[in-house]
Amino acid sequence: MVIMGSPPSSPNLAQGDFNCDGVVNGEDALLAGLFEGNLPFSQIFGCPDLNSPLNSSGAGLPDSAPVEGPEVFGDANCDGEVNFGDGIEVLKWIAGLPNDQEDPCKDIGSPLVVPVG
Ligand SMILES: [Ca+2]
Ligand SMILES: [Ca+2]
Repeated sequence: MVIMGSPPSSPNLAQGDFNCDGVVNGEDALLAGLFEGNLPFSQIFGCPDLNSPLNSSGAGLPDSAPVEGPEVFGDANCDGEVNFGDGIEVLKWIAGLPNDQEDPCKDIGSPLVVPVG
């Protein structure tokens, strides 16, 4: 969901944390699969929609801006699409395996946005 205006507390967005609950785990990998299959899933209040732009005018984050890829929320491998491939990268990260990302791309588990100014 996209929150218009300035919510009192925006979730801290992290690469791979697709439901914004603060942890990157198998649930997030599942979310990517559900999104690709057009199936319902839940995210915490204030979490950007998967595949929504990560910039100052998108994602309901007026005070934040991305520092590098991805351009859309949920694109954990920065290939421009949100699909189960991103869930696979999350699973690889959980397993301690090297990730396959298109640079520049934030490492999974690292913050996606930094405060402006
Ligand atoms: Ca999560
Ligand atoms: Ca992707």
